[in-house]
Amino acid sequence: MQLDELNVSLDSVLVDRYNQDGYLLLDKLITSQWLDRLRAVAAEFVEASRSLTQSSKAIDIAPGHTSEQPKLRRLVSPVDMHPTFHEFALQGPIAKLACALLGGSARFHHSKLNYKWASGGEEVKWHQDIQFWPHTDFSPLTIGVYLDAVDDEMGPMGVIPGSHQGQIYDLYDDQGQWAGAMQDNDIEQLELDKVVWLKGDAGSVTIHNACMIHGSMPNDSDRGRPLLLQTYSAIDSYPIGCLGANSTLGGASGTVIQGPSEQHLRVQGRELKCAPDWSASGGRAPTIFGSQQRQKL
Ligand SMILES: O=C(O)CCC(=O)C(=O)O
Repeated sequence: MQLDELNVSLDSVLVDRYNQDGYLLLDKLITSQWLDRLRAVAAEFVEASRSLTQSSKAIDIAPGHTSEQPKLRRLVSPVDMHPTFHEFALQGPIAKLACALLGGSARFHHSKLNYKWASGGEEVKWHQDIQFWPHTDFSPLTIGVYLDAVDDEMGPMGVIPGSHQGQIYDLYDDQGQWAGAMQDNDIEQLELDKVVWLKGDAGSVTIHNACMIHGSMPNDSDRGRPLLLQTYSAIDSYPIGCLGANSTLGGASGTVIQGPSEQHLRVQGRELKCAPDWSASGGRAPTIFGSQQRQKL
């Protein structure tokens, strides 16, 4: 499948490889036009972060952040913060890539921009994503775009091929507190010699399934590592409200890309076509009487 505005075509071999290994690394996939636009917008937020003395809802700053040396750790929902990020994730090349991997259409879940600042940008400990935002199936995947080239020193993302088909781990600590990371005794059992570090030039793309075990080392280089991440699921996969971050997402979450939203859901192998989503109607939903009498809201 030739994807507009990408430097590559995505054929069924790559899709099969993704399904088998649970990840892909696609070198220099994003065109320089898109990269220039994304970098320019990202730079605006780094500038904006200079005036912060503590993290805000939208911008997470790392310890040691100052106005002279800003350390923006994460933009929480870039698609809600700038039309360029919105276009990129919902109509642009990454949206099309998600559709190609998820059967022709996709449901957008969320996006974020992770920075790892030069000389010590934090590690991301081994974890899986699905516990952070559980869905009705395991289709969710995250597509990452390196806005700058990333090498070994810079804390590239590491994945364990095939681990997406294995155990789903407990990400609480031994005191029962949410840690967002695997426990040491589980990590000891991992085949860490099989880790693949996803490095690449600017515009390279990482894709990993939500059950993939992954993480990244601190950034020991003198260069920052901006990684723009966007998550999608299959069109008939839904985030489960009241669990994890699902209830705190931005306005674009749930947007269907390249497909009809027909309220299809599959649970335990049984398909159901659910009632419409009335959440946009100001809290009003018809009663069964109103629906059966075909009364308008
Ligand atoms: O930034 C990275 O290297 C990994 C990001 C990640 O795994 C996450 O934010 O869940």
